[in-house]
Amino acid sequence: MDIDVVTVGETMVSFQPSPEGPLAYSAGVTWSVAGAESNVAIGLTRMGKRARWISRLGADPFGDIIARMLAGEGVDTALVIRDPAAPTGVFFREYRGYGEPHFYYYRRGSAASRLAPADFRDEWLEGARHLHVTGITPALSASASELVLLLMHKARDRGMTISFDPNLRRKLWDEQTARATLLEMIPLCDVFLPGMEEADFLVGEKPLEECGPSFLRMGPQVVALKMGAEGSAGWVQGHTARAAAFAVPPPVDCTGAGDAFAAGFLSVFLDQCDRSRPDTPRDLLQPALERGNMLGALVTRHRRDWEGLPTLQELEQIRAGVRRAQR
Ligand code: KDG
Repeated sequence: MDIDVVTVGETMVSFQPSPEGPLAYSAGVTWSVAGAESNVAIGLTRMGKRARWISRLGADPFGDIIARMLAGEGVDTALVIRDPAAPTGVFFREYRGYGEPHFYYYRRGSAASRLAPADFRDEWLEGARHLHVTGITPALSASASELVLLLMHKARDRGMTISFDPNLRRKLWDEQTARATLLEMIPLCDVFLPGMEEADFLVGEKPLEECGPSFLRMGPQVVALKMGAEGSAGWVQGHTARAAAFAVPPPVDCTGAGDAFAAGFLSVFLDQCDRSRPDTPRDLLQPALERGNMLGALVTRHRRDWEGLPTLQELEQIRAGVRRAQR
């Protein structure tokens, strides 16, 4: 297999005031590249995995920035579609000096929102072991939603494993459609990766010990619940694991922490798991949660989405307690 993980979704150029401050009073901005699926692809690449990211980008400079940046990070972007008829989505991110940043999206009608089943090519999944999808793509448009479901079915038909992070974005769709669509996707995945808010949104508030099993009953082999400062919990049939949060100084920006967790978790899961070895997820659960927590925590030490993701070598140094300056 040439590719460990294929992922499909919207990546945007994100603008943030520089110097930092309220957007309404800022004269300058810096830009970065952000998208849940490409964040996971970058995280996996840094963990030594091969990731392919597919989307539609406008035939505009913002599309150029994204294509160049992701290719520069080692992500396979060869199958990205450039759309001359629609712009690349952008958003503005405002750091308010307290709490988490505010997001203002300009993505309606974007090139990625025009993703549709007609875009699908068998080569998207060729040579790949695993598909990762999020709940953001189906929120972009009806056609993008159909594409995600088609992709999940195609991947299953090929015997690929699938992970799904609901990544609830309330600004993008109404609650009823969001809940119904996300619940339709869960039975199609092997690894379900919700956060606490998303779990409550989908099945109502439950004690922790009931939360994982309620999702396992829908079909996935593995459920990993992200609990921020409380670490994470994981379930496979008949087995539960808990991993404490990886200790870091207070976060400066939690954006992308869930994507970093997914990359860390999947990088371990992928090392051993395939459908022909159904007993392996049990052994993988603890180390996968721990790696997920580590990446999730480290990325919160930096502003923006993925820039603070460590490489495998850095992880090993952190684990070994190496503190001396590297020069
Ligand atoms: O997970 C972080 C990303 O989701 C965010 O930076 C951009 O894809 C994005 C979104 O839709 O919010």
